[in-house]
Amino acid sequence: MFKHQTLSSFIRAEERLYQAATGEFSELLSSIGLAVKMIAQLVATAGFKGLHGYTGATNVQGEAVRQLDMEADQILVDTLSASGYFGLLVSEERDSIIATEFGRSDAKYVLAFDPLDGSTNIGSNIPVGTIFSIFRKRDPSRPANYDDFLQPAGDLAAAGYSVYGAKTSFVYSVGRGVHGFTLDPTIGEFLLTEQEIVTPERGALYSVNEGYSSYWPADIADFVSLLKKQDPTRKTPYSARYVGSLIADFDRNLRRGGIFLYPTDARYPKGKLRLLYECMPLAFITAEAGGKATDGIRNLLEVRPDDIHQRSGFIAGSRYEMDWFEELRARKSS
Ligand code: P6P
Repeated sequence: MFKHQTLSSFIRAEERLYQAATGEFSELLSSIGLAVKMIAQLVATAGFKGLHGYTGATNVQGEAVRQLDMEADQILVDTLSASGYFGLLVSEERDSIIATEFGRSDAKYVLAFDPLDGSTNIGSNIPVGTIFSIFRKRDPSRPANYDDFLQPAGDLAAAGYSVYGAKTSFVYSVGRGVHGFTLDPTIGEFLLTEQEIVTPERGALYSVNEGYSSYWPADIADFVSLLKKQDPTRKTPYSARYVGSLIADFDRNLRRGGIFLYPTDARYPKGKLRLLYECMPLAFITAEAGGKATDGIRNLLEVRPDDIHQRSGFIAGSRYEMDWFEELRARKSS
């Protein structure tokens, strides 16, 4: 690993591994990196600009839209439009697909993103992040359309996320392992800090909102109670870590191991988290790092969305904990 390798030089080096590469994909990834740098600045200065408020609108999810969400959304749309290296965009903050005038009809890729996940936490300085999915168009000979977003996560061309916290980090995968970068604000460049992020085979952390345990299905309640039990043979209890910001909880567990659970429950029978631009990209990253992710039942790499804003259950983590949960579920259902 070169000590001072930047995100763009790393992306270009990876591109050279593909004979047929045209540079379009590299440009697309680099423009996401540029947008992330701008959003990092937005998040860091939001307090001075009084940007912790709401716009008064509600998004397709029926949630009050925060000014920061819309600013981050606009940065991504503008930066990606300036690159032009995509056919269509989907944003958590916009009801329908974004067919910007700069999206090229011959572009090979479509992109879906959550511009600022966890933004309700910014006021208390809890890390938040941007999450993205990139698909190849199903049929390169035609302009992009809605169906290009309805592919399973196993077919993603790339997925990644950023974390705006004590440092700004950028993590992505194109299906050849997971790479981590850290922003050096003195030069405004992401530098390669982890060439290969591999999640531990087993962890010691579990992440779930215990406040809602009365709404959980029985398999989740049983599994979490096993994680909390004093049992030396299973090396339990596990330690609870949950900050209520998906990307902060996910990124910590990816590196330290363990399991994150946001299951479907009596409040959210279809799940709270969004499939296309939260669960699927993080499932792809998890699998590439050696872990596994499900919607509570199905391997998330195999789930095909029916709708761009569909919600899903999300359980992701180290192999040991994921297998343990699935064995428990199989026993209960037999
Ligand atoms: P709860 C933030 O609003 C978010 O979408 C995710 O970032 C986070 O994991 C989840 O909701 C927290 O939800 O119900 O535990 O407050």
